[in-house]
Amino acid sequence: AVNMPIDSGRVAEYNASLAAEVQADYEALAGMLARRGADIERLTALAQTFAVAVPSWGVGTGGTRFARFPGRGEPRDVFEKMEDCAVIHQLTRATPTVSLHFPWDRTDDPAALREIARGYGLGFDAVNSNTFQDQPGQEQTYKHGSLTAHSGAVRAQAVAHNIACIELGQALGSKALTVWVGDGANFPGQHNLRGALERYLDSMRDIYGALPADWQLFIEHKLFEPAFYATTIADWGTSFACATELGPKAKCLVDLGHHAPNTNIEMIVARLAQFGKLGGFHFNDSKYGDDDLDSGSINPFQLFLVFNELADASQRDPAFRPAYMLDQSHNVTDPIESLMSSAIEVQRAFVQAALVDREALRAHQEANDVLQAAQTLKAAYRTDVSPILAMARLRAGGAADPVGAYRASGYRTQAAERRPARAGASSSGIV
Ligand code: PSV
Ligand code: MN
Ligand code: MN
Repeated sequence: AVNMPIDSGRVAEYNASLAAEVQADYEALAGMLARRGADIERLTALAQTFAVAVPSWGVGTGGTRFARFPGRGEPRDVFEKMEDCAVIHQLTRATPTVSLHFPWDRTDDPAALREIARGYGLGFDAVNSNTFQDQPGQEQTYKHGSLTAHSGAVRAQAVAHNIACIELGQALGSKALTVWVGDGANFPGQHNLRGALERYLDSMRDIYGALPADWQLFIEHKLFEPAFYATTIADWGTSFACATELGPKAKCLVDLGHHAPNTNIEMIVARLAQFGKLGGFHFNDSKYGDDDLDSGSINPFQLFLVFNELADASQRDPAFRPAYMLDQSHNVTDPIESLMSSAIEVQRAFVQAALVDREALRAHQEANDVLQAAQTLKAAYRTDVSPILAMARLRAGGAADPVGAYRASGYRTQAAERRPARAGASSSGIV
């Protein structure tokens, strides 16, 4: 039996109090969709197939460059993080895997961690390496870069860390390594732009060479920060070129927050999918930069348009399966509530995209009926699919209203008692 951190009797009770409402909304939506020729049961079954990984670092309070205000009952180690991740999956039924970050989630006993996760019904998605911070006791500093550093000793240390991440990931049952490097220059002239990328590729070739046969390597690009003039892997073009250079196991990872404002991210998604290099996502939302806000909180239409491209790609190739992960940071909300909301928003975009009448869309495009083509997308986007999402959760044993059920459970208060604050406790090591 799966170990549920929140008493399932209480969740069932809360669900029962909402049952009549959920059923009525579901039937109303079923009727509306039937008139449009869509079968709600097909959509609910599809919603139940949706899964997105939770970032282990998301269950703690992040912070900004200016301050960090710790939350109550924050997990103090990776085992407590797993418990919070289990709550998110218990209530949403949409987050069966966790994406770990090393060395933040370091453990000497991966077998025990794997067992704990299994007990909660959780598995592991891509593991993430970290060469953007120095760790206590580390021999070489990353102050002047890691995989791109001039110093061979620094590069060797960064490569060895990535290989250690692969080994840990293997012990945990992961199948991918995500590499994000903050390496770059703050000033013109600081780097030979081409030389830095050559060193990056040399380092990545060594990491690629250590991948098990059934693993993938995800390259995560980011426009700027911490480097403010020239980030080595700043854009999808560089990421695509490097993934191509490295080989078939290397693919690109799109973090929605890692682009210039107004970038057409859905088009990047379409391009990467077309050329077989779309490895996965870090979903989040932003207004200005890498804001790491909850998915769908600022620009839900963009999220829908991304999923519209993903729906098109999977119609062309049913085997197409990029990795879905969240990547967000919380300063003013309860991380469990924010992560549940994000998982639901991403799932919402997934279901809305499945509502797009693709045949009609194609016909409007071919007839150059611009207005109707745009309206076809809008008709899907405007549909409130919340009753489908609630029903999908209920049928999978989750909560009709995850945030409501979570608050009613008192989980956070109990966690605060079990996990007294201690100096230095932090989700990410960014204190
Ligand atoms: C970098 O901004 C990033 O998006 C990468 O995914 C890192 O691994 C993560 O944030 C760390 O917080
Ligand atoms: Mn990211
Ligand atoms: Mn980021």
